[in-house]
Amino acid sequence: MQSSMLEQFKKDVMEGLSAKPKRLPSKYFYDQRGDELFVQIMHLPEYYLTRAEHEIFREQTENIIQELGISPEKHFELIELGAGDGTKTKELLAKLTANGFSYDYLPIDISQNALNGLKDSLAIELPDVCCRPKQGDYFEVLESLKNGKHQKIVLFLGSNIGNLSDERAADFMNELGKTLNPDDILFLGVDIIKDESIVLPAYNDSAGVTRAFNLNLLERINRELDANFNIENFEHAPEYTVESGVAKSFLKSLENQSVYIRSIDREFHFEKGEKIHTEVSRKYNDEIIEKITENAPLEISSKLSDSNNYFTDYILRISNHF
Ligand code: AVJ
Repeated sequence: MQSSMLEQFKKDVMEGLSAKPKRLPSKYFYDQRGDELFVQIMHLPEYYLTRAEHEIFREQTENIIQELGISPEKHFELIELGAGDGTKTKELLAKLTANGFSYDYLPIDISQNALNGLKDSLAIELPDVCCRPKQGDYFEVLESLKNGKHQKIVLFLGSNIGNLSDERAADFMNELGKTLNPDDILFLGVDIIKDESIVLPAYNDSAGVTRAFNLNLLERINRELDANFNIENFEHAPEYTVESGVAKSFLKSLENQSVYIRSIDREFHFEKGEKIHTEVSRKYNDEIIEKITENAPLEISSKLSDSNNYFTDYILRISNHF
């Protein structure tokens, strides 16, 4: 890890564990171990999100292309924010290429490692796709692409936006709106509000992978900040109600205990039953999408859902009354 990132990690842990109630940012889930666990999560029977969105990309590829309103005559840039392994996107890339569309695929990710893996797999599976990976912060990269002359279609899939509070999601939409031109499109994949009996098991799987994913945050603090969390003294505790539409993950202290973090020379006390809030996974409907885009120059143009109506991909266009 870069030293500036390590300093930020220390600061965020210090602030989060000093706050009442305690919290830790979910972005720190994704170290090498966390990445591996998230790949396992995507294959869990309870984790319907990835399967539902993959179904849309597999079964409605022609429909997606039609709703995007693109044609083979006009070159475009397909930009993906946080591309991961690109499994769903590859369904679309294959169809676009087979139908003679002219485009470049630009996956953006903070992890150069993830981008290298994606580029290598594309070179084998879809050698005709022009893949131009961009490593870095989403907005820095989008800003650098702003003056390009081609239409941009920005993919933000997997309900990744759900990790943001509505307020921060609205900021995200405003920022995104500023970097897009009138012709550009946002293709946004989100998990839909549905019953607790379906959502909660997705964050509390019977194999315990999500539990390990959540606890890995404490193990990462042990590894990278030289702390002495006893993992067995914490429990994975997810919550969700259909009324809020927000799934939250917590780590609950099973004892009265103190933990020392050497690299910041601080001790933190945990009461028995005290919780650290580690993640929000917001679920959506049209109203909430409208709310988070109300101050941004983006409006819903169409949407595609899977056969269970678990997941929706929204197509948002730049609105001219801004
Ligand atoms: C990658 C943010 C979409 O919130 O569903 C999966 C992460 N956390 N299981 C989600 C996650 C626990 C995931 N996102």
